[in-house]
Amino acid sequence: MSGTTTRITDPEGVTRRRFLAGTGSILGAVTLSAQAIPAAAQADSQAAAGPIGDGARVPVLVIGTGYGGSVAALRLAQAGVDVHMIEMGMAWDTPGSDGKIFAHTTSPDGRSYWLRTRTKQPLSNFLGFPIDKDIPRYTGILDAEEMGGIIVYQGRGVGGGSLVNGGMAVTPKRENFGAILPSVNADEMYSTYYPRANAGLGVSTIDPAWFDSVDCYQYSRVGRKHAQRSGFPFVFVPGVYDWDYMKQEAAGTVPKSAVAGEILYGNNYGKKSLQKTYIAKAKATGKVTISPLHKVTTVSPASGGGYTVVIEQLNTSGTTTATKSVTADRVFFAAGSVGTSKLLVKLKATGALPQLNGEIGKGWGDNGNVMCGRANHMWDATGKVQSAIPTGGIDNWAAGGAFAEVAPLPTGIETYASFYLSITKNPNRASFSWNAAAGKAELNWQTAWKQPSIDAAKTIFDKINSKEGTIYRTDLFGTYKIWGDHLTYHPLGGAVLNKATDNYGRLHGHPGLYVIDGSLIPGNTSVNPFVTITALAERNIEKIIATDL
Ligand code: FAE
Repeated sequence: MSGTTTRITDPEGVTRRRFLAGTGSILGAVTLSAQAIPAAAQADSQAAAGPIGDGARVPVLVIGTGYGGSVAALRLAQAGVDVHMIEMGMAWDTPGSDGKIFAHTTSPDGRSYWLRTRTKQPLSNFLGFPIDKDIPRYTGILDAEEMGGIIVYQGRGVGGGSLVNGGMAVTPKRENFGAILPSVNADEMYSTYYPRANAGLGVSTIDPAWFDSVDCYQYSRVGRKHAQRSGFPFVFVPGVYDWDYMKQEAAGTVPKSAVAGEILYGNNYGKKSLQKTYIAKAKATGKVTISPLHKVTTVSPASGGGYTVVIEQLNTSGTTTATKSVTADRVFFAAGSVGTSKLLVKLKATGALPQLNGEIGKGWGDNGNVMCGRANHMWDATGKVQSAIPTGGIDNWAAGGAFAEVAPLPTGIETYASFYLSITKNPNRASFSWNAAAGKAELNWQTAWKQPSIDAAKTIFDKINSKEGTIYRTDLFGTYKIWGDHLTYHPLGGAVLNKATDNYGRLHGHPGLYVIDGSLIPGNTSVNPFVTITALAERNIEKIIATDL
C-alpha cells in the first residue's frame, strides 16, 4: 500500500536513507510503485461518463472543470441548456490498488503529478536535504508548470484546482474590492454573488473552541500567539473542509485525511471539492456531460455558425489517442488563468480567432504568493500532528501589503518551525505571447519580480522574529534560501475583465465566446482567489443567461 513502502531508488538513495534514519520523518517515505495507479479503472469510468464523439454538435461547450467552468455548467443546466464539459485531467473517481483515490502528501506516486518523472514539491528541501523523487509518468493531479521564471501549480482533473487546493475560502475585505475588480459593482458582489458563491461552495469557519483545544492546530495557535505579540491581527480563515468530519478524524473515529496531512495531491475524505458541490449538482440536472482526459487545442468559427472545437483525447501516459472535431454554439473558456491565456494567445496569433483584441494574454499576476518558514524556540513546539487545512491568517494588508496564512508543515515529526504562505500586494504583471517557432505560448514573468512580495512579507516576519528572538528557516526552499519566491498557487489574469472581454466575460469580436475563470481577474485578489473566481462567475453567468440565451 502506498505510504508504507520505503523502497528508495532515486539517485539520492543513500542520503535519503540516512536522512530517514536521522529524523524519523515520513516526508521522505516514497513508493515508486505504479500499482496504486488505477489505469484500467479510470478508463472504464471515463467511458461510463460518455466522452464526446467526433462530429458532435452541442449547444454549449465548457473548456475546463474548475470553479468558473463548474458555475457556468450548473447555472446553464438549471436554465435548461445542455452542456458538455471538456477536461484534460482525469475523473478522479476510482480508487487505486491502495484503496485510495489520491496519493498521500508524503508518498507521492504517479497519481501526484501531471506527466512528470520526478516530483516538483513546493517545499523542495528539508533540513537542507532535497526531497524530490522519481515517480512514474502519469496524468496525475498536480501540474507544476514551469513558465518563464515561475512554477505555476495547478490542479488537473474533474474539479480543477479544488482537487488539490487547501480549501481556504476567503472573501476579500470590501475596502479592497475596488482594486481587485475595478469595473464590477461591489454592492452587487457583496449582497448577492459572494453569498451565493459561499453557499454553493459550502464555506464555513472552524469552531473556535475546538481550534483552541485540538492538537492538530497547535501550529496555528503558535502562529496566532506570535502574530498577536507583535501587534498583528490574527483572523480565522473560512474553508470548505467538513469541520465535523475533521473533529471525528482527530477523535480517531473515521479514516483520516487533513489530520493525516493530506494536501496537494488530493484529499481522500473531508474536503468539499467541486466534485461534491457544483459539479454534483450540475450532473444531477441530467443536462451536463463531462469528457475527462480530453484537451481542447483549437477553437475557430464554424462555417455554418457556432464554433469548431478541436479536442485531443489522451491516455494516462499523456499520448493523444484520438483527435475529435465538434461544433458548439457557444464556448466558455474555463481552463484556468494559464490554460485559457495560453489557448487565447495561440488562437489570436495563429488567426483562428482573428478578432480577439490586443488585451489577450495581458495582466497576469501571481497573487503575490511567497512562502517562508521561521525557526521557533524549543518551548514553542508546533506539534507532530498538523491538520493540512490552514485556518488562520495574519492580516497586515493595509499597513504592509501582506496577508499571511499560517500553513502546516505536516512532516509527522516536531519541526519547531512556523510556516507561512503570504499573499502580497505585488504590482508586477506579466504577459503571455505566442512563440511561433517553438509552437507554444510563453510567459515573461521574472523571478526578480517577487522582490515586492518578499518586502511585504518581511513587514510581518521581521517584526515577529525580532519580538520573539527567532530567525528565518533557510533549509526549506534550497540550501541557505529563506524565501519560496519561485512559485505561485494562484495564477490570475491573462484575459482581464472589461479589457480582453466586456464587463461580463464576453470575448470581443467573436459572439458566443466567453471567459469565465481566474483569467478575468487582473493578477491579485488580496486573499486566496477561488471564492472571488466563483462569485464573479456567478455574476457573469446570470447576466449571460438573462441576455444572450
Ligand atoms: P482551475 O480550477 O484551474 O480549472 C481549470 C481546469 O481546466 C483544470 O481542471 C484544467 O485541467 C483544465 N484545462 C486546462 N486547459 C485545458 C484544455 N486545453 N482543455 C481541457 N481542459 C483544460 O481554474 N485558492 C483558494 O482560494 N484557496 C486555497 O486554499 C487554495 N489553495 C491552493 C493550493 C494549491 C496547491 C493550488 C494549485 C491552488 C490553490 N488555490 C487556492 C488556487 C485555486 O485552486 C485556483 O485559483 C482555482 O482553482 C482557479 O479556478 P479556475 O476556475 O480559474
